[in-house]
Amino acid sequence: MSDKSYYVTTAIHYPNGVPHIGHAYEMAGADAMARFKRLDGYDVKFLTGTDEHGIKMAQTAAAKGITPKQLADENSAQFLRLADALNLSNDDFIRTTEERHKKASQAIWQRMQEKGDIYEDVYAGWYSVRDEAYYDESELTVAEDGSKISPQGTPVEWVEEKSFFFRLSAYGDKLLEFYEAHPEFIGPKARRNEITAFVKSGLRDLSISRTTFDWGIPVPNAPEHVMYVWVDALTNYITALGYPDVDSEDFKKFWPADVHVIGKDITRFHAIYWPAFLMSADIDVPKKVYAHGFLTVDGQKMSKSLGNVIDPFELIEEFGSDATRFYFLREVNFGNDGDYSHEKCVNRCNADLANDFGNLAQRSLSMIAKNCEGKVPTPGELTADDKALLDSIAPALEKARAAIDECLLHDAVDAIWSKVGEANRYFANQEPWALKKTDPERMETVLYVTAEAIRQLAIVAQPFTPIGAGKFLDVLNIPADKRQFANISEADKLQPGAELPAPSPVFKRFEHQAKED
Ligand code: MET
Repeated sequence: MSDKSYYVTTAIHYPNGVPHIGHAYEMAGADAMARFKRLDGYDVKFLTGTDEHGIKMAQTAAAKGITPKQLADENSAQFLRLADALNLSNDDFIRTTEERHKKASQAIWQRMQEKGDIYEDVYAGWYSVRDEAYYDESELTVAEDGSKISPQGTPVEWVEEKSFFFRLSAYGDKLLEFYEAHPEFIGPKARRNEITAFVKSGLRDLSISRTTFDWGIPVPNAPEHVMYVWVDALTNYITALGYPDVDSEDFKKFWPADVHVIGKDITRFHAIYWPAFLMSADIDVPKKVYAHGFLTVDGQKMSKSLGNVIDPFELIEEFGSDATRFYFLREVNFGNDGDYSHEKCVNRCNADLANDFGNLAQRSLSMIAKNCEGKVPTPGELTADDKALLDSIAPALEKARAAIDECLLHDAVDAIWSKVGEANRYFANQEPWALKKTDPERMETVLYVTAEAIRQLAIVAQPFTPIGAGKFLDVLNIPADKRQFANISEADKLQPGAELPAPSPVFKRFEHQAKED
């Protein structure tokens, strides 16, 4: 048990359809953070799951002639399957239809009610089922056919019904003070600016229950109301820690969350509603909400009509989970929008994984197998070049650590892979194959330094390509309890003379064939 803890979550996804690559991208990002922190000695909790209530679920199920619960069961299973296919290290998978979640949602509602923040009235206004969001008239625009659309481009409908309201208007100043005191709370900065501007423009009270359908969590003591889906959805983050038992070990250890990783379209819910609900219920506010961007395919928005929707399962089938995750984390700046193309994915994975990392290991370890009796070679005195390489990995990890804390995953990957590149240049410049004849002792030193660099690099690469990095550590015979970041130190370096298993290729090469139209 560590005294350092880290709690990271993805958004929980609506199982009204099957997962797409945006979901896979978010899961991969949060997983890299979770793995990074575990390797850095933290006790980590990593949560993902599905958000199963709301009108969207009810309507989709009705259109298919099944119950919302059946729809949720079917598609939640697909999200679970995706987590598995991606080799996710999540500690829990929450479904909001679980009993534990009903208990937590009703408890937080009661706390907000006791605070005097909930009152009954009639809601008359606009609602987008697709976004499960209320919009003010002033936020809407008019589409070509004259219908109104939300700022997310989705249709809205007029709703008029009895509803409970949350006194969100009372939290505007408190939220602004909070953002001011915790500038790191919302990232990236562009999102922070949007949210601050929105709150400054004045918050209206929020309708938090519905009475015209029943697919939701019943409001305590008012069973004709179900909670607005976002009240229950956001609560998932504390349900998973045992809320309402705030004395539970998990709650004490992991709350407030270190980071909620979400898509940029749902920042408002996480950075305004959620902290306001928590403040009302006297629960600490999370430390960070980080909004990643959206993905396009070959520069175009994904859509069924364009026929360019990428199935994450097919992607993983072709590339494997390591390369799939690697491509997105390496290629896309986590806070910005990004693009997938088959060709770029092939090129990136071939260059960085198969060539730079894979070939380096294969070439150096094969030389060791052949020329050093398959044992870790014995180094002579280290030169400045040798030392420069070996001493460069700890500072790269330090850089990656800082990047992870800011959710700049691409910078973290870059810090590590720039050292993979450096190890390659070292190997090429030292030409151990030529030294074999001219200076076999020096050859051993170069092979030792290369193998030791690979050991350290594989340890720090584990958050991003866990399977491949693990295989490198296997071929170097590194025991499971020596694979933490702390083990990159001198104290755990490769022991000369230690037997090594026969090397085998770790990262595959992929091929791209231009599609014929
Ligand atoms: N289901 C929501 C969405 O996909 C996210 C809920 S996170 C508490 O937009």
